[in-house]
Amino acid sequence: MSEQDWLWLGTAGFGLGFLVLLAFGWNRRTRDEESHWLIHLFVVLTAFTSYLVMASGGGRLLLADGRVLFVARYIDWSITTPLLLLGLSLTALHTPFRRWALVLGLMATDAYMIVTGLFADAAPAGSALKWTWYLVSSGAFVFIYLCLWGAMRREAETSGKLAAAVYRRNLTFLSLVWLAYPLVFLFGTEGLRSLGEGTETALYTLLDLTAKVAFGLFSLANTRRRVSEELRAGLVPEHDLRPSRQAFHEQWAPGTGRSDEDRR
Ligand code: RET
Repeated sequence: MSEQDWLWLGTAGFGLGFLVLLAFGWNRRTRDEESHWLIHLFVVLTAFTSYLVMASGGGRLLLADGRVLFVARYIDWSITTPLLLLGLSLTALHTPFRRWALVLGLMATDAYMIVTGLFADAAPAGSALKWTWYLVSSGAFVFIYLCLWGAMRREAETSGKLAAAVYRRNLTFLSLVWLAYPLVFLFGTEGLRSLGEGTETALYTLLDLTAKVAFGLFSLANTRRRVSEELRAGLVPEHDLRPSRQAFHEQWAPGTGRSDEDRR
């Protein structure tokens, strides 16, 4: 299969994946299910757009030394990877406001990793500058893993057994798939050149489909299972999607620790 064929395959895969995810989460029951569903839908839609642009011949930048840089890939990753981390953080925290600085910090570090990865790709082949940017980007990558396996995992454990189990499963899946990206870069056309251009595009396409479509379905299925158990145990209100006074409009009476609603 040619490089272009792989890009078209990616486009079709993301288009189909979007429809499957759309149907899979349609009957959402709680806010948790809805937020995960919307995040994964947007991630897959972004990838579909980027693959369609690349497959139809766009999304490339011609560098001064004649090399072609797939800039669409980096625009896609800079939008989708922070969103995937937001989704993962939500499985640990339920609400990002509990540790908002940690969540924002993770997303910003991730964006930094992608931008410096782009600098590594654009730097002259075989130059020291290329490997400097590669190391800088990898430093951000390691920091993300430390946060996810450290502080964020402890938060998931604080949230309860169910949340911790879902978080651990999603984190293991994500960590294994993401690890392959710097390796493809290292052995690919911009690195040690053990992989040809076609193989590199094929690998990135398969990785992207796994990291977005397969992970999205896996993560949504895990959230569904958790929500079913929470509903059965009465831990979340039955109609969690309906805005309620308690959830959104509650006014706390200063000093009493009670809401207006309670006092009435
Ligand atoms: C680069 C090269 C520089 C070093 C590192 C990289 C990491 C990239 C990663 C990309 C993940 C992309 C995903 C996309 C789709 O969902 C930029 C390849 C560390 C981790 C998950």
